[in-house]
Amino acid sequence: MRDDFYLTDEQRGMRNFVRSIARDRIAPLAAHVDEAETYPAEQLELLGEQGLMGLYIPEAYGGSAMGTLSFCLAVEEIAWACASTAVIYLVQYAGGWPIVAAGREEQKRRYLPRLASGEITAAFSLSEPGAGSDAASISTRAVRKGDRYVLNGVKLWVTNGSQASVVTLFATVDRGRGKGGVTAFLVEPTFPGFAIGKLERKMGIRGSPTVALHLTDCEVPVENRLGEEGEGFKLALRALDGSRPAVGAEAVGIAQAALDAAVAYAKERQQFGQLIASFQGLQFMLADMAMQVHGARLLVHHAASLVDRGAASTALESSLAKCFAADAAMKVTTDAVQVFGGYGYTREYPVERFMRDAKITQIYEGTNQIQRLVIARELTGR
Ligand code: COS
Repeated sequence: MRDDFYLTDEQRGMRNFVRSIARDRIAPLAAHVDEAETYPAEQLELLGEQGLMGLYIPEAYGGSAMGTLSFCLAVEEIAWACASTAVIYLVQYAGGWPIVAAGREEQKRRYLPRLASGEITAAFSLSEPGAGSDAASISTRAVRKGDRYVLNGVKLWVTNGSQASVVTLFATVDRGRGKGGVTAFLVEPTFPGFAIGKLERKMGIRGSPTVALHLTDCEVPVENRLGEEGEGFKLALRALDGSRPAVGAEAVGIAQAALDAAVAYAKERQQFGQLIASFQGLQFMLADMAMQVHGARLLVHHAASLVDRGAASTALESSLAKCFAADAAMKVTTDAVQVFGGYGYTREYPVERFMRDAKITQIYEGTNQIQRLVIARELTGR
């Protein structure tokens, strides 16, 4: 597909480089990561060694400042190879970007160089048992006591939460203030009162740990508050505006892998004395899959480019991209299983994994129903 003529040479070069290391060194491990539900530490180390953890981080703090589109290009290539590795990689943006955007100089110096080198990883923690789509209703409390805040509550669905050295975590300083009470904190697992809770057993992206976090009189120094009190909700939504295209890119990577596998299989498998690729019913399926993948990729690149151009808000385009790409990935991976027939339903071939991995992209970083709500609001002004 001629889909890279509009990239800069630097972006194309980076994309090709990530493609080669992802296919050579990450893809061969993906089935094991899924089967054994094992953390892809080696793969993340490789990405760090190759200078790929800091694409969104300014050069002054050790990153390469290549921007959101470059980040999405990398995510797609990694997701093609291993969706578990890709999701851990992409939450680095959600966890780390708020520090870039709202961190004080001292906070940037403390965390960003180590995130950029891959020495440490980050997580993003907004959701709670009672606050998923309705993110503003979080109830984890933060009470200021002198030079620290004391946090109490339970956070849920924290990707990489058991591995991260810094968690960008949202709590409320005053529930009565609703969204206006939500405040961001940079929480380290060594802080007193911080504990990792239940590890979820998931359908897909099984190598990426998803945990609960328990905050029991957790002491967070005031200097670890990110931004001012009450600025957290908008910061979280702005972070999601940037990371939703990356979730779209993850979906595109999974879908492209499924399409590639389906095409290769259709050109190998014979029935009724001919290759199944010669049947029009199957050709039309493959054509539809290719349209979905290509359309999704363009929406992702468009949204990410707007983020890079400093658009005042990309809520509409980010939601369009995330929602379309996730739905496309679900459809394309389901069709890929169909192309493989009975074999596709077995663990002998990777397409069943692609289908399980694709499902989460319709759910996290805002369900696709929330994306449609954001899109509709942008259209109608409500
Ligand atoms: N960037 C910055 N600010 C934004 C914004 C954005 N993308 N979208 C909305 N805002 C602002 C609004 O302008 C409003 O500001 P004022 O109070 O000054 O007017 C404020 O944020 C509240 O916005 P809104 O009233 O739209 O909030 P709602 O609670 O009605 O809805 C949704 C917000 C549902 C869109 C939000 O809660 C959401 O995205 N939920 C899904 C959460 C999610 O993605 N969770 C997964 C995270 S991974 S753990």
